[in-house]
Amino acid sequence: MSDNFRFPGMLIQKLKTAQSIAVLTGAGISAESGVPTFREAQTGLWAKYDPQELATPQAFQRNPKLVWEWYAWRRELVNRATPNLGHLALVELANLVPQLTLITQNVDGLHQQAGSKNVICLHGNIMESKCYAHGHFVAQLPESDAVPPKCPTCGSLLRPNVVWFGENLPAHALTTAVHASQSCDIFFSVGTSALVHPAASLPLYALENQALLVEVNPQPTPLTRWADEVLTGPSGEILPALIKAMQAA
Ligand code: BJW
Repeated sequence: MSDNFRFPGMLIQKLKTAQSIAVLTGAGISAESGVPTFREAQTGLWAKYDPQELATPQAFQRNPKLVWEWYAWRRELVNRATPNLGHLALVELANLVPQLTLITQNVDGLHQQAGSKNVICLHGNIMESKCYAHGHFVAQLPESDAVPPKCPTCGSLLRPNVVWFGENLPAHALTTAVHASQSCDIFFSVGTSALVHPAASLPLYALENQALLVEVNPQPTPLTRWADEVLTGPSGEILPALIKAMQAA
């Protein structure tokens, strides 16, 4: 199937001469690893919950056990997942161009597992925890039956080390991502619904700087109308085919 993709010659030429590429990924790139996307994640016991209502500090304050258990279920799915051909293609792309900045909204760590270096994680890491009251970082969960477990330092409740709606993104990660977006020749938006800000603003910064905007997604998004190239399909097929076309040109 991947051999059947045809890419515009202009895109391949631009890729081959680009000095700097920025790639923003979302949950779609991990879909082919078996990690459900954020907005389609709810199955079984969790089908009746809206993810956008669980990923908030207010939800945690109202019902910390429910929110902790939702993340525990998702951690299990991530634990079982391995990187797919889309993650691996981005590792390869980084070796083919002078500068590639990989920015992810994903909390699953699969880019790092695939071998991508210096990944900018905008929304944290689902495998890590911190305490709700003071943000004490907890690398290893304490042995405990409490749900959620308590912080070994201050005794407050632990929460996942992710960025919820209404919370600020890690400042350094965001600044680096904005700078990379403003200074790239080509910006890829891969597997994201392009709905959540400030990540969804990054491709717009790139456009303001006359970068070529490429979207990879099986479905249209609010960004599609702004994209110079829309590559419609799963990233686990399109990205490896793109690398192959680059190498063949
Ligand atoms: C495939 C595929 C395949 C399927 N191959 N593709 C400006 C305007 C309006 C609102 C705001 C604004 N600035 C800030 C806001 C508020 C808010 C926001 O953006 N709300 C919107 C919903 C409107 N943003 C925030 O609150 C952010 N904080 C902030 O800005 O602080 C300052 C501030 C505070 C308060 C007010 C104003 C300013 C924080 C955002 C944090 C987001 N966190 C989450 C949860 C992380 C932890 C967790 O995972 O539980 O991050 S929400 C969720 O959305 C998660 C994701 O990283 C993020 C993006 O989702 P993503 O990755 O795009 O996934 P999906 O599921 O939406 O889409 C999957 C896509 O894949 C689809 O398009 C599929 O078609 C595609 N796909 N298979 C390729 N095989």
